[in-house]
Amino acid sequence: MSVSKPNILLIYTGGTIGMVKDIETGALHAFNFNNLLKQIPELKLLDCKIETISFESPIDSSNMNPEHWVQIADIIESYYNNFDGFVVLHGSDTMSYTASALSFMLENLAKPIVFTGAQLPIGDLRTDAKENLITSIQLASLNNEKNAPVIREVCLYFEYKLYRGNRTTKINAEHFQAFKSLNYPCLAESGVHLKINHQYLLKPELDAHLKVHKELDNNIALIKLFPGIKEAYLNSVLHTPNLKALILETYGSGNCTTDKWFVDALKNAILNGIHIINVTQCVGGGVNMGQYETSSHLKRIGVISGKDMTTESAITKLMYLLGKSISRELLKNMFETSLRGEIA
Ligand code: ASN
Repeated sequence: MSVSKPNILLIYTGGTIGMVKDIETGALHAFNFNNLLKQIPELKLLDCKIETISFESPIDSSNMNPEHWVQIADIIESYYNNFDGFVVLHGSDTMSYTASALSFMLENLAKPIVFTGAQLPIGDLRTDAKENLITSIQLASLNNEKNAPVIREVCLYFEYKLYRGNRTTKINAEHFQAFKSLNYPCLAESGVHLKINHQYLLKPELDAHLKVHKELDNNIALIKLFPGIKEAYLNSVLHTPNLKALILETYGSGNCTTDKWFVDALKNAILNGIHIINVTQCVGGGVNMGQYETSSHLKRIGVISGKDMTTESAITKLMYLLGKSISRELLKNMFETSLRGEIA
């Protein structure tokens, strides 16, 4: 019996990978997809069928917003049954946000979605784009002995490593190794062989029905704490019109000042229906409210724990949950529970 080649859809949103230099200013800007494809004749050598689709106007990912996330989700939903896997070409600056958002928006995902991009344009002699793209396609094409996809979650592939998307953070603006997943092991590594760490992969049911969530509520705010933070600053953020939730990036294992003005401001906000979420500003480890006196007060007033979630995951999970108009209790409960492997 001959097994047909996997069908992969390449979705181009923009990013450095396909950029060219403006002749006058020397600044990089997004360019069209055909240019990008011309640069990689190697795609023809891959053992899969590749079709492509592009944003009408490719963007630098610093211009990404929730509407673009819905656009990507729409594409995946429309083509879900026709393809075995999806590779999303995306700028690296906000790739972790988009990968996190899509992980929440695509419930019961049973096919691979691999985000990738590059630090140098594909036309550059020293580019990292080719390896990133080629290996992403290979990973998205992997089938097990039952001819089912090995990867069934939203991932991010960059510089020889495949990570769970919602566990990643961009940590370097210069190195080819631009991403890290500090609180979860990598899912696969590319060396002489492609080594898949099967024990870390999500294993959802293959026949589950994909549910796409497109209601995202971005009435949220984010404050990174710093010694010397002013009362007026916190209050001005808390009085943002329509604010529904505030994420606090606290110190260490979820600690912050015990100053009365600070605790009172948070307490009042919670009484007024605003959700307060605690994530750590450390890149690794997580929040454990109550471990120190400087976090017990947060637990007492009803602050929600982001545990070991990245800020990118916390922001996008919050938009996803607020979009559902669920009760306060259920939101807290769901926020503190792993929905897509984003939390320990
Ligand atoms: N500014 C670019 C982007 O995020 C950076 C990159 O792709 N390396 O679109």
